[in-house]
Amino acid sequence: MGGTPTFAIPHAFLGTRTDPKDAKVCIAGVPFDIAVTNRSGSRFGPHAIRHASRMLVDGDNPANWRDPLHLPIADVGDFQIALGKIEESLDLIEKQASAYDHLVTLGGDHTIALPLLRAIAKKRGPVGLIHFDAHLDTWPDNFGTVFAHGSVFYHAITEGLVDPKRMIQIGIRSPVQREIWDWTKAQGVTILDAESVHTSTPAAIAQKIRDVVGSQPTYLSFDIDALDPSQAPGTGTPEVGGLFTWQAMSILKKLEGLNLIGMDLVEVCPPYDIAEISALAGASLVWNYLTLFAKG
Ligand SMILES: [Mn+2]
Repeated sequence: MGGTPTFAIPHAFLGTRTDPKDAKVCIAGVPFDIAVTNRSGSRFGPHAIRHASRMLVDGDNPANWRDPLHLPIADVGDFQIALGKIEESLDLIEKQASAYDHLVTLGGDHTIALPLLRAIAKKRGPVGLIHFDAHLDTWPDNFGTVFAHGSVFYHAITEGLVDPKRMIQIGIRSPVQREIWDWTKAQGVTILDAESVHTSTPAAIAQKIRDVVGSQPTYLSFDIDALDPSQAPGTGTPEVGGLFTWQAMSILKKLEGLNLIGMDLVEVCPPYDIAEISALAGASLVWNYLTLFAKG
């Protein structure tokens, strides 16, 4: 008896179908990486994450004995972008995202979260935000570029796409100007630095997240650089002292029952990856998110 081994299944996330009909959650790649401040290359992220995801197709998640493929899910392919044009690409991403009720996107640099949140806010108003990252990403601009991967949540807050009082950032540790930190706190954002994750427990961090976001609609934005470079070397702006993959996965598993309405997994930068470590971490985090909704 033969069969299709994991490494040979179709090149979609978890090898799933591409037709979005009746899918509860749709997956899309967004190969946009021209608004970064350091290394580029996350345009190759969607491809690498899909490739790595094929390790996850041969069983249930033992945390809850569920398989995201039973949701069901569909991988609708990559969004179109306007090559070399930031704002035109953001408009295109928003337009394409608005066609889906529950979308999980594979980045791409973090800038893509802005049009994704614009699409959501047009339907639902301001949402809560769970934001894993090494960086606040609340600079008003990056070296004069207004829409870039380090300014995404400045704009999300000032455009009223998220409710900053229902926004929590986890894993923060990069160098930052004091006024940027103070501005972020003054908006009402809760900041948990990486050390506070290390000196706490996943259960306590998950409870803190629940306390901040409550029961209203909440979006999850996961920058892979929230993880330590030993856990995710393939990223554009690495910062040491970050989360271990197990910590992030353990926190994520404990978010069952929250009103989660979408997710992005951004900043996986395959040219700097080693042995697919970062792509597999990204795929596994998305897999854990999806199993929160799957049936047993
Ligand atoms: Mn980021």
